[in-house]
Amino acid sequence: MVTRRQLLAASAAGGAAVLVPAGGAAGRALAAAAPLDAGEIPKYVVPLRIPPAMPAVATGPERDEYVIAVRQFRQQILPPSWPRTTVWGYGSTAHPGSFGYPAPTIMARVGRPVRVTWVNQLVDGRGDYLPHLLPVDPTLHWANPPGGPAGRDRHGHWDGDPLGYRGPVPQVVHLHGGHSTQESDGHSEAWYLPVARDLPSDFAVTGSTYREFRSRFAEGSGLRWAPGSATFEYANDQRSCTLWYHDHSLGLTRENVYAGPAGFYLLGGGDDLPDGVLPGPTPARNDPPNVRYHDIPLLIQDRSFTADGDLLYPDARSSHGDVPPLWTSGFSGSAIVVNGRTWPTLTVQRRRYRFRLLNGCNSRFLLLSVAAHATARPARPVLPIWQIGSDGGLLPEAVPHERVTLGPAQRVDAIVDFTDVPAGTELYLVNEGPDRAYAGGRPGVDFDPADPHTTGQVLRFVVTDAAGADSSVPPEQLRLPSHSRLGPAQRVRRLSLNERRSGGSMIMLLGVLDERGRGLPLRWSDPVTEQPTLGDTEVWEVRNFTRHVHPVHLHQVQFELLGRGHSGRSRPGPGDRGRLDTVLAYPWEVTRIKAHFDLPGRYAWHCHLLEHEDNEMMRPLNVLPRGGAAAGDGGSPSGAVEPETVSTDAG
Ligand SMILES: [Cu+2]
Repeated sequence: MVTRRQLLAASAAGGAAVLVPAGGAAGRALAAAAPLDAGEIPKYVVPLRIPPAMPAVATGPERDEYVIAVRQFRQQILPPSWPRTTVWGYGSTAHPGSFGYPAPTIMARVGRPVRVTWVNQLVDGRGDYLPHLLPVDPTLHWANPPGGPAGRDRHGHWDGDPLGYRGPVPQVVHLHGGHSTQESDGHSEAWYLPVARDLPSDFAVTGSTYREFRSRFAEGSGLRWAPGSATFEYANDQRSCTLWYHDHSLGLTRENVYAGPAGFYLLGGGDDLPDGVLPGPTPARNDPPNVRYHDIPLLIQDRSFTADGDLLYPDARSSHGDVPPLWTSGFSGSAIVVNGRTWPTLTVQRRRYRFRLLNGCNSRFLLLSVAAHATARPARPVLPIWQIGSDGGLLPEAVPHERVTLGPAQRVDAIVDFTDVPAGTELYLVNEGPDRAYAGGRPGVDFDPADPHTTGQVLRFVVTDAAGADSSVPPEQLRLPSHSRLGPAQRVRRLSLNERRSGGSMIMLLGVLDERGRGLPLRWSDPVTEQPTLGDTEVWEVRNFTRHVHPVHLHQVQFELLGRGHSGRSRPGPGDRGRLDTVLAYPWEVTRIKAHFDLPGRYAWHCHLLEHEDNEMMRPLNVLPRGGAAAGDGGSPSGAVEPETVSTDAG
């Protein structure tokens, strides 16, 4: 009997063969559940897709305006002639052809606001709601629309369905790294369901903070959010940098992001270097076809597939006690997807390229290098990755790396110089991060690197002769703009990352320290402890009491990393000396950061391992107006506020 897999392999080898489903309905059902062996997916048979610029609906004198929806569609993620994959993605409602995974890139300029109406259009052709593509655990502290207005944003109930919650799906978009006001930040409890014909009448259609933020936005703009949507405005009053946007709904961000909706938001202008100094261009609105791009965003993600080409994410893990039945503590996909395609190829000329590297994985850490051999380990880097920027903008100086470490949600703005590579050479972007939870250390010494035949590979470069002169400045000669450091801090906060057994499973929790300096874990719903005063600068000392590295993300701010190590006084590496919105907190270390809070209101800080974030590893971050009551602030032992000393300015 010919198996479906053999059929798939045959059709892949034969080019444009038509895919014939194997067997009848029963066969299909079995095949749907069967995972696809990622080792059978041919690599480097498709070109890298470069997301185009998001079309605007208006570019008036005041701001750029967009109407961007999330929709469900099928896309070729596996190689041609393999099955297409049902995904979600964003696009402009005025341009139906713009929908994609990843989404088109929002091109913004410093000082020029962008207003986006985000629309939840997860409905089918009849206007009925679409259920989630992936299992959703309704027992976590999550959006919980079935709870109605009284029970939303709380723990829900599981009826035993192996796919969990099958109702309409909440959405709310967060611009990651954006200096956004609270009503535009994509607060996890500001979600909204799609407008659908069949919404159950007893469901909550919006999260518990939606109405408040809708009022605030209307006060400021005179514009009221329509049902099934939210309009956010981004002031773009921060340094030029590489941001990204993705869903942030309470307790189901991991599935919502895994299903596909994510895109880049490139903020240019401001302190950017003059045109032509760095490699370019990157896609712009209204580009003619066949433009050659030398500034390329790379969204790197891991995904698993079924034999039918659908996304695969772990389901029922446990069915006893008070263990969340469908939640998994971490996820490692079996295939690498770059800009929405498995293992693509990029033909590069003998010149310099700028790559905006983004780790968009749920839990996977990437250790990236450019090597001549795809599978040799340890990888032997043959070209440096010159880091020119981090999350929040350009670094003080360009830093050559043999290997770049990229935790989930982090960005590295990089230059790779192919000028001296002979035409015809093939090089590989390889990954030596682990196929499991990351605890730091060196690949091949402290942990096994990712499977060199699958997740250990990312992208192939094929070098060709240059078609024209490269006017960009070699990275070793770049002079990057200088920036002042944040001023002295008014407060030091001692915080913790903790492991706790909850029911039958181990979960990770943020928290403060108790009077003896031990971690005191707190959940999303516990009293708010992180309440900086508006206009204050604070040092946060985050003690990691777990065995794992956690990427800690603060909303609103781009912070400085002051130190790491046992005491938090070890100077950060040169790649960490710019501004960050997500910092890696290593096991048993103190990660010291400094942030300035200049927007009032309700925000969050959380671990960006999405499985952790969704199961309580998130806490409120509320910025109080000056003179407001800071009740419940347990950030320092015994409530005492330690004055900032000059030593915290070091680094
Ligand atoms: Cu975590």
